[in-house]
Amino acid sequence: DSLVPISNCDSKYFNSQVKETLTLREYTNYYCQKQKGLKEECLYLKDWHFVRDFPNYKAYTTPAYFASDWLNEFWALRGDQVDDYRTPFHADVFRSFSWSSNICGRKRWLFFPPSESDFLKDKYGEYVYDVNSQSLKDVSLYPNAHLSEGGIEIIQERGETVFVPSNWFHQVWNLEDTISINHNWINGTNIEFVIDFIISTLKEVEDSIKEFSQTEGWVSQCQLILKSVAGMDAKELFKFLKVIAQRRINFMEGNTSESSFREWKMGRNHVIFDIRKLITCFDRYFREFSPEILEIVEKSDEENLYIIMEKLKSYV
Ligand SMILES: O=C(O)CCC(=O)C(=O)O
Ligand SMILES: [Fe+2]
Repeated sequence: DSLVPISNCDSKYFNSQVKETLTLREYTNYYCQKQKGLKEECLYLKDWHFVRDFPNYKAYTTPAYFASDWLNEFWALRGDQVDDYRTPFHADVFRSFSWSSNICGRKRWLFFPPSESDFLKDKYGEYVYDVNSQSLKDVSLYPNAHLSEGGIEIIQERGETVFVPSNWFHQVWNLEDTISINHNWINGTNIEFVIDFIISTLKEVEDSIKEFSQTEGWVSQCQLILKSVAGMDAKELFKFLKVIAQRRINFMEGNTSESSFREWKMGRNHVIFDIRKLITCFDRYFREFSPEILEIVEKSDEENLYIIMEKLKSYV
Protein backbone atom coordinates (compact mmCIF):
# COMPACT_ATOMS: atom_id res chain seq x y z
CA ASP A 1 0.00 0.00 0.00
CA SER A 2 3.00 2.34 -0.23
CA LEU A 3 2.45 5.38 -2.37
CA VAL A 4 4.82 5.47 -5.32
CA PRO A 5 5.51 8.21 -7.90
CA ILE A 6 4.66 7.28 -11.48
CA SER A 7 5.72 9.04 -14.67
CA ASN A 8 3.63 8.57 -17.76
CA CYS A 9 6.18 8.18 -20.56
CA ASP A 10 3.59 8.78 -23.28
CA SER A 11 2.67 12.25 -22.09
CA LYS A 12 4.84 15.31 -21.98
CA TYR A 13 4.40 18.04 -19.38
CA PHE A 14 6.66 21.00 -20.17
CA ASN A 15 10.16 19.46 -20.12
CA SER A 16 9.15 16.40 -18.16
CA GLN A 17 6.41 13.77 -18.05
CA VAL A 18 2.95 13.79 -16.53
CA LYS A 19 3.29 12.41 -13.00
CA GLU A 20 0.83 10.81 -10.62
CA THR A 21 0.87 8.85 -7.39
CA LEU A 22 -0.35 5.24 -7.19
CA THR A 23 -0.09 2.56 -4.55
CA LEU A 24 2.56 -0.06 -5.30
CA ARG A 25 -0.28 -2.58 -5.54
CA GLU A 26 -2.00 -0.51 -8.24
CA TYR A 27 1.28 -0.21 -10.11
CA THR A 28 2.03 -3.94 -9.96
CA ASN A 29 -1.52 -4.66 -11.18
CA TYR A 30 -0.86 -2.33 -14.11
CA TYR A 31 2.49 -4.05 -14.72
CA CYS A 32 0.92 -7.54 -14.82
CA GLN A 33 -1.75 -6.35 -17.24
CA LYS A 34 0.89 -4.69 -19.40
CA GLN A 35 2.81 -8.00 -19.53
CA LYS A 36 -0.34 -9.67 -20.86
CA GLY A 37 -0.77 -6.97 -23.48
CA LEU A 38 -3.90 -5.63 -21.80
CA LYS A 39 -2.54 -2.11 -21.22
CA GLU A 40 -1.27 0.31 -23.80
CA GLU A 41 0.15 3.15 -21.71
CA CYS A 42 3.74 3.17 -20.53
CA LEU A 43 4.00 3.91 -16.80
CA TYR A 44 7.40 4.24 -15.15
CA LEU A 45 7.79 3.89 -11.38
CA LYS A 46 10.56 6.42 -10.89
CA ASP A 47 12.12 8.50 -8.09
CA TRP A 48 10.60 6.43 -5.29
CA HIS A 49 12.38 7.52 -2.08
CA PHE A 50 12.50 3.98 -0.82
CA VAL A 51 15.09 4.52 1.92
CA ARG A 52 13.11 7.46 3.30
CA ASP A 53 9.92 5.36 3.35
CA PHE A 54 11.61 2.20 4.70
CA PRO A 55 14.61 3.38 6.73
CA ASN A 56 15.03 0.05 8.53
CA TYR A 57 14.96 -2.17 5.47
CA LYS A 58 18.69 -1.72 4.63
CA ALA A 59 18.29 -2.51 0.95
CA TYR A 60 21.85 -1.50 0.07
CA THR A 61 25.02 0.22 1.22
CA THR A 62 26.07 3.36 -0.64
CA PRO A 63 29.30 2.58 -2.56
CA ALA A 64 32.36 4.21 -0.92
CA TYR A 65 33.05 6.42 -3.95
CA PHE A 66 29.71 8.17 -3.48
CA ALA A 67 29.72 8.30 0.32
CA SER A 68 30.59 11.98 0.74
CA ASP A 69 27.13 13.39 0.20
CA TRP A 70 26.22 16.81 1.64
CA LEU A 71 22.76 16.68 0.11
CA ASN A 72 21.64 13.56 1.95
CA GLU A 73 23.50 14.69 5.06
CA PHE A 74 21.42 17.89 5.00
CA TRP A 75 18.10 16.30 4.14
CA ALA A 76 18.47 13.55 6.68
CA LEU A 77 18.46 16.25 9.37
CA ARG A 78 15.52 18.19 8.04
CA GLY A 79 12.68 15.76 8.54
CA ASP A 80 10.45 17.72 6.13
CA GLN A 81 11.78 16.16 2.98
CA VAL A 82 9.64 16.74 -0.04
CA ASP A 83 10.77 16.91 -3.63
CA ASP A 84 9.71 17.77 -6.11
CA TYR A 85 10.63 3.53 -18.79
CA ARG A 86 12.29 6.76 -20.25
CA THR A 87 13.72 9.81 -18.64
CA PRO A 88 13.67 12.84 -20.94
CA PHE A 89 16.73 14.95 -21.69
CA HIS A 90 17.96 16.77 -18.57
CA ALA A 91 20.84 17.69 -16.29
CA ASP A 92 20.31 16.65 -12.70
CA VAL A 93 18.56 18.62 -9.96
CA PHE A 94 20.70 21.52 -8.58
CA ARG A 95 23.34 20.36 -11.09
CA SER A 96 24.23 17.63 -8.61
CA PHE A 97 26.06 14.42 -9.50
CA SER A 98 24.06 11.25 -9.73
CA TRP A 99 24.90 7.60 -9.57
CA SER A 100 22.74 4.74 -10.70
CA SER A 101 23.19 0.98 -10.14
CA ASN A 102 21.23 -1.63 -12.05
CA ILE A 103 19.94 -4.46 -9.89
CA CYS A 104 18.43 -6.10 -12.96
CA GLY A 105 17.69 -5.07 -16.52
CA ARG A 106 19.55 -2.81 -18.97
CA LYS A 107 19.57 0.90 -19.71
CA ARG A 108 20.82 2.95 -22.61
CA TRP A 109 22.30 6.33 -21.69
CA LEU A 110 23.16 9.14 -24.05
CA PHE A 111 25.45 11.80 -22.52
CA PHE A 112 26.30 15.27 -23.81
CA PRO A 113 29.27 17.18 -22.37
CA PRO A 114 28.54 20.63 -20.85
CA SER A 115 30.16 22.27 -23.88
CA GLU A 116 27.38 20.85 -26.08
CA SER A 117 24.32 21.53 -23.97
CA ASP A 118 23.58 24.88 -25.61
CA PHE A 119 23.45 23.20 -29.02
CA LEU A 120 20.42 21.26 -27.86
CA LYS A 121 18.37 24.34 -27.11
CA ASP A 122 15.73 25.62 -29.51
CA LYS A 123 15.63 29.21 -30.74
CA TYR A 124 13.65 30.16 -27.61
CA GLY A 125 16.35 28.75 -25.32
CA GLU A 126 14.39 25.61 -24.30
CA TYR A 127 16.16 22.26 -24.16
CA VAL A 128 14.93 19.58 -26.53
CA TYR A 129 12.65 17.01 -24.86
CA ASP A 130 13.83 13.98 -26.82
CA VAL A 131 17.33 13.95 -28.33
CA ASN A 132 16.12 11.48 -30.96
CA SER A 133 13.45 13.87 -32.18
CA GLN A 134 13.40 14.70 -35.89
CA SER A 135 12.74 18.33 -35.01
CA LEU A 136 16.45 18.68 -34.09
CA LYS A 137 17.14 18.56 -37.83
CA ASP A 138 15.02 21.67 -38.35
CA VAL A 139 17.59 24.51 -38.35
CA SER A 140 14.90 27.16 -38.10
CA LEU A 141 13.89 25.64 -34.73
CA TYR A 142 17.26 24.25 -33.48
CA PRO A 143 19.83 26.53 -35.14
CA ASN A 144 22.87 24.92 -33.46
CA ALA A 145 21.89 21.26 -33.19
CA HIS A 146 24.13 20.31 -36.15
CA LEU A 147 27.16 21.38 -34.06
CA SER A 148 26.57 18.56 -31.56
CA GLU A 149 28.67 15.44 -32.03
CA GLY A 150 25.72 13.27 -31.10
CA GLY A 151 26.61 12.40 -27.53
CA ILE A 152 28.31 9.46 -25.86
CA GLU A 153 26.32 6.25 -25.61
CA ILE A 154 26.59 3.79 -22.75
CA ILE A 155 24.73 0.52 -22.33
CA GLN A 156 24.43 -0.21 -18.62
CA GLU A 157 24.08 -3.90 -17.80
CA ARG A 158 22.82 -5.59 -14.66
CA GLY A 159 25.19 -5.02 -11.73
CA GLU A 160 26.85 -2.01 -13.33
CA THR A 161 26.91 1.50 -11.86
CA VAL A 162 26.92 4.72 -13.87
CA PHE A 163 28.34 7.98 -12.52
CA VAL A 164 26.75 11.12 -13.96
CA PRO A 165 28.96 14.22 -13.66
CA SER A 166 27.41 17.62 -12.87
CA ASN A 167 26.18 19.56 -15.90
CA TRP A 168 26.31 16.59 -18.28
CA PHE A 169 22.92 16.44 -19.96
CA HIS A 170 21.62 12.96 -20.56
CA GLN A 171 18.65 10.94 -21.68
CA VAL A 172 17.96 7.41 -20.49
CA TRP A 173 15.99 4.48 -21.95
CA ASN A 174 15.12 1.25 -20.19
CA LEU A 175 15.87 -1.45 -22.75
CA GLU A 176 14.31 -4.10 -20.52
CA ASP A 177 12.31 -4.07 -17.30
CA THR A 178 14.85 -2.62 -14.93
CA ILE A 179 15.24 -2.04 -11.22
CA SER A 180 17.85 0.54 -10.32
CA ILE A 181 19.07 2.44 -7.29
CA ASN A 182 19.86 6.07 -7.87
CA HIS A 183 21.12 8.97 -5.75
CA ASN A 184 21.60 12.62 -6.51
CA TRP A 185 24.51 13.95 -4.48
CA ILE A 186 26.54 17.03 -3.80
CA ASN A 187 29.85 17.34 -1.99
CA GLY A 188 32.96 19.52 -1.88
CA THR A 189 33.92 18.53 -5.42
CA ASN A 190 30.76 19.81 -7.15
CA ILE A 191 29.24 22.35 -4.73
CA GLU A 192 30.61 25.19 -6.86
CA PHE A 193 28.61 23.92 -9.86
CA VAL A 194 25.53 24.11 -7.66
CA ILE A 195 26.33 27.69 -6.68
CA ASP A 196 27.00 28.59 -10.35
CA PHE A 197 23.61 27.12 -11.24
CA ILE A 198 21.69 28.96 -8.53
CA ILE A 199 23.37 32.27 -9.34
CA SER A 200 22.88 31.96 -13.11
CA THR A 201 19.25 30.89 -12.65
CA LEU A 202 18.67 33.91 -10.39
CA LYS A 203 20.11 36.16 -13.12
CA GLU A 204 17.67 34.64 -15.64
CA VAL A 205 14.76 35.13 -13.23
CA GLU A 206 15.72 38.75 -12.53
CA ASP A 207 16.13 39.41 -16.21
CA SER A 208 12.74 37.95 -17.07
CA ILE A 209 10.87 40.32 -14.71
CA LYS A 210 13.28 43.25 -14.75
CA GLU A 211 10.54 45.72 -15.74
CA PHE A 212 9.18 45.37 -12.18
CA SER A 213 12.51 45.85 -10.44
CA GLN A 214 11.39 49.12 -8.85
CA THR A 215 8.26 47.49 -7.38
CA GLU A 216 8.25 46.76 -3.66
CA GLY A 217 8.90 43.10 -2.91
CA TRP A 218 10.70 42.42 -6.21
CA VAL A 219 13.78 40.95 -4.52
CA SER A 220 11.77 38.42 -2.51
CA GLN A 221 9.56 37.65 -5.50
CA CYS A 222 12.70 36.74 -7.49
CA GLN A 223 13.76 34.45 -4.63
CA LEU A 224 10.37 32.74 -4.67
CA ILE A 225 10.62 32.10 -8.40
CA LEU A 226 14.24 30.97 -8.00
CA LYS A 227 13.13 28.38 -5.46
CA SER A 228 10.49 26.99 -7.78
CA VAL A 229 12.76 26.96 -10.85
CA ALA A 230 16.10 25.90 -9.35
CA GLY A 231 14.75 24.00 -6.32
CA MET A 232 16.73 26.19 -3.91
CA ASP A 233 16.76 29.92 -3.14
CA ALA A 234 19.57 31.93 -1.53
CA LYS A 235 18.20 31.30 1.96
CA GLU A 236 18.06 27.53 1.47
CA LEU A 237 21.57 27.47 -0.02
CA PHE A 238 22.83 29.37 2.99
CA LYS A 239 21.07 27.01 5.42
CA PHE A 240 22.53 24.02 3.56
CA LEU A 241 26.11 25.36 3.70
CA LYS A 242 25.67 26.29 7.34
CA VAL A 243 24.50 22.83 8.39
CA ILE A 244 27.44 21.20 6.62
CA ALA A 245 29.87 23.75 8.07
CA GLN A 246 28.55 23.27 11.61
CA ARG A 247 28.99 19.51 11.32
CA ARG A 248 32.58 19.91 10.11
CA ILE A 249 33.26 22.25 13.04
CA ASN A 250 31.78 19.70 15.44
CA PHE A 251 34.13 17.09 13.98
CA MET A 252 37.16 19.33 14.44
CA GLU A 253 36.08 20.03 18.00
CA GLY A 254 36.15 16.32 18.71
CA ASN A 255 32.46 15.54 18.54
CA THR A 256 32.72 12.54 16.23
CA SER A 257 29.19 11.28 16.80
CA GLU A 258 28.17 13.53 13.90
CA SER A 259 30.83 12.33 11.55
CA SER A 260 29.03 9.81 9.43
CA PHE A 261 27.50 9.53 6.01
CA ARG A 262 25.11 6.74 6.90
CA GLU A 263 27.41 3.72 7.21
CA TRP A 264 30.60 5.61 6.31
CA LYS A 265 32.74 7.69 8.65
CA MET A 266 34.38 10.98 7.75
CA GLY A 267 38.16 11.22 8.04
CA ARG A 268 40.18 14.27 9.01
CA ASN A 269 41.59 14.95 5.51
CA HIS A 270 38.10 14.80 4.12
CA VAL A 271 36.83 17.27 6.70
CA ILE A 272 39.72 19.68 5.97
CA PHE A 273 38.94 19.43 2.25
CA ASP A 274 35.27 20.21 2.95
CA ILE A 275 36.22 23.15 5.17
CA ARG A 276 38.39 24.71 2.43
CA LYS A 277 35.49 24.38 0.01
CA LEU A 278 33.00 25.81 2.50
CA ILE A 279 35.16 28.89 2.99
CA THR A 280 35.22 29.42 -0.80
CA CYS A 281 31.45 28.91 -0.92
CA PHE A 282 30.68 31.41 1.86
CA ASP A 283 33.05 33.92 0.22
CA ARG A 284 31.22 33.52 -3.08
CA TYR A 285 27.89 33.71 -1.33
CA PHE A 286 28.66 37.11 0.13
CA ARG A 287 30.31 38.42 -3.01
CA GLU A 288 27.81 37.22 -5.58
CA PHE A 289 24.43 37.80 -3.96
CA SER A 290 23.28 41.42 -3.75
CA PRO A 291 23.12 43.24 -0.39
CA GLU A 292 19.29 43.22 -0.59
CA ILE A 293 19.25 39.43 -0.83
CA LEU A 294 21.79 39.02 1.94
CA GLU A 295 19.62 41.18 4.13
CA ILE A 296 16.61 38.87 3.70
CA VAL A 297 18.71 35.81 4.40
CA GLU A 298 20.88 36.94 7.21
CA LYS A 299 18.34 38.43 9.56
CA SER A 300 18.03 35.29 11.65
CA ASP A 301 21.58 34.08 11.12
CA GLU A 302 23.74 37.11 11.54
CA GLU A 303 25.06 36.28 14.96
CA ASN A 304 26.22 32.76 14.02
CA LEU A 305 27.74 33.48 10.72
CA TYR A 306 30.87 35.34 11.71
CA ILE A 307 31.60 32.78 14.39
CA ILE A 308 31.28 29.97 11.83
CA MET A 309 33.57 31.68 9.32
CA GLU A 310 36.21 32.42 11.95
CA LYS A 311 36.18 28.83 13.14
CA LEU A 312 36.40 27.40 9.63
CA LYS A 313 39.36 29.62 8.85
CA SER A 314 41.13 28.60 12.02
CA TYR A 315 41.30 24.97 10.85
CA VAL A 316 43.06 25.47 7.52
O1 LIG B 1 17.22 5.82 -14.97
C1 LIG B 1 16.57 6.81 -15.34
O2 LIG B 1 15.46 6.71 -15.88
C2 LIG B 1 17.12 8.18 -15.12
C3 LIG B 1 18.37 8.22 -14.31
C4 LIG B 1 19.02 9.58 -14.29
O3 LIG B 1 18.67 10.48 -14.99
C5 LIG B 1 20.17 9.80 -13.39
O4 LIG B 1 20.59 8.89 -12.66
O5 LIG B 1 20.71 10.93 -13.39
FE1 LIG C 1 19.64 12.30 -14.41
